[in-house]
Parts: sequence; structure tokens; C-alpha cells
Amino acid sequence: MGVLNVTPDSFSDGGRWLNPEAAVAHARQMVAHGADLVDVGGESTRPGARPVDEAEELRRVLPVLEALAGSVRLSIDTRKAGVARAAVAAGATLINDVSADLWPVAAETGVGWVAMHMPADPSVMQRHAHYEDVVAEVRDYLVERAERARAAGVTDIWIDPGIGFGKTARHNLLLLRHLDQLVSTGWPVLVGTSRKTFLGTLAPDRDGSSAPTGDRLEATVATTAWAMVQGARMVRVHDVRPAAEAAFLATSRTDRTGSAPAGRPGLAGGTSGGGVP
Ligand code: PMM
Repeated sequence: MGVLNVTPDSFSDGGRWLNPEAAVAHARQMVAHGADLVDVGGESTRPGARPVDEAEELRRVLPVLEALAGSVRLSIDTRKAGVARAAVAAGATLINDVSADLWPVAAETGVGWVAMHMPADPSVMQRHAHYEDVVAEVRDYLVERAERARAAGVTDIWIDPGIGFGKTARHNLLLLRHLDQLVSTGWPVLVGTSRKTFLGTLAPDRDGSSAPTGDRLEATVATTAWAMVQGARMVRVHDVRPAAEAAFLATSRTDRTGSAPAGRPGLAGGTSGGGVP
């Protein structure tokens, strides 16, 4: 899943893709580099971010969705039912729901749904980073949401631990370390570590300061590969090409069916098949 934030204030790419033409070109490049779908978002959810109103969010995302619909598989990253509905009408087939509240919209529109764990609104969520057992609490919350969605008739359901959302670096690491506890629920797992703050803190610059967002690629690729090895079925990343390469290598070695994945997405030579022995 390639990230396309059409926002002025997202923590790592805010402002870069506000121009719809630049956004569309970037989306197409992510697909060429191996993204199976592009996640379009019009509201930043970084810690402390200010909410945007629905009209503004729609003004940001709709031109991009409309331009890409039909040629690229699209998800809409939103917390608003109205935005989700309009995005589906414009061609999105997956609702990436960081509030984990929008399954009725997925049921009503017949599209897929991602339930992500976030303990409180982004403006205050870091104050809610308190857990007795973060892995069990996140897992039980997501399973309960997924079961509700299934009961409502949603068939394509994903769960996501919400790395960085109301969690300390330790919580994020525990969730990654014990990702198998989410995978073993049987619900397909999506994980997003890309460029997140805890990576900058854990893999600091040489002078010991937190690595800036542009300097977190290696840590992103490492955690992405780890997530895939643990059984995550989708990863949400900004830098698609290295992540697709890492995902290819990780799943080639751990594919549980015993057969290799179809080939190296978006890389020179295309789908050569086979995989790494
Ligand atoms: N992270 C961000 C936004 N949306 N959606 C899902 N499902 N999982 C995530 O981890 C996630 C998300 C924050 O990152 P961004 O501001 O770079 O998009």
C-alpha cells in the first residue's frame, strides 16, 4: 500500500502532493514501483494534528481519486463517513479507517475496510498511551471491531495495530515483536511503520539526535520486512520500491504455502517468478 497524503501538514510528506497533477503522477510511480494499491488521505493524523472539515477533505482527495479510478486500486484514509462514501463513489474500493468506526459505511457500499487501533483522537492520543498489556488490548479491540464488521456484512476486513497512534516507542516495538498474536487471529494484518517517529528515536543520527523523517528509510525497510516475515499481509509505506523489494525477499523465504510469490513487483525485468530459494 503506497501512501499518498494530499495534505499540507502530514508529518513526512505534508505539502508535497497538494497539487493534484503531482499527486496523480506520484501515485502512478508508486504502482510502477510495486504498490498494489494507493492510499489517498486528505487529513493528517499526526500527533496533535488539527482536524479538517469534510468539504476541505473532499476538495483535496476527490480530484486525485477521480483521476486514478479505474487504473489504480484505491483506498481512502479517512475518519469521516461522508468522505468515505464520496471516495467509494469516486472509485475507492477500501476504506482505511484509523478510527475503526466506519464499518457500517463499508457494509452499505460493499467495499473493504481496515480497522486501525487508535486509543483517542490524534489531538490528544499520546496522552492515552497507557496499557497493561498493549498487545492483548490492541488485539482484542481489533478482533471485536472485525467481528462487528463481519456481522454487518463486510467481507474484506483488515486489522492494523496503529503503530505510533497513542503508543510509546516501547509499545510500538512490543506490537511488532508480537505481531504473530495479531496474525494468529486469522484476520489479515496491515502494518504501517513508514518513517514514523519511533524509528528516528531508535535509529538516531550519529550525533544521537532523532533521525529526521527523510532519514528513516533503512529502519522503515527493516521493520517492513520484519512485519512481512511475521505474517503481515500488507504494509503501508511512502517509499514503495525498497519496501516492495524487502517484502518480496521476506515472503519468498517464508511463504507458508510453500510456493514462491508471483514475482518481483515493479522491478526491472518484471514478473520473472521463482523467488529466492
Ligand atoms: N499511519 C498513518 C496514517 N494512516 N493508516 C493505517 N491503516 N495504518 C497506519 O499505520 C497509518 C494509517 C500516519 O502516517 P502518514 O501521516 O505518513 O500517512
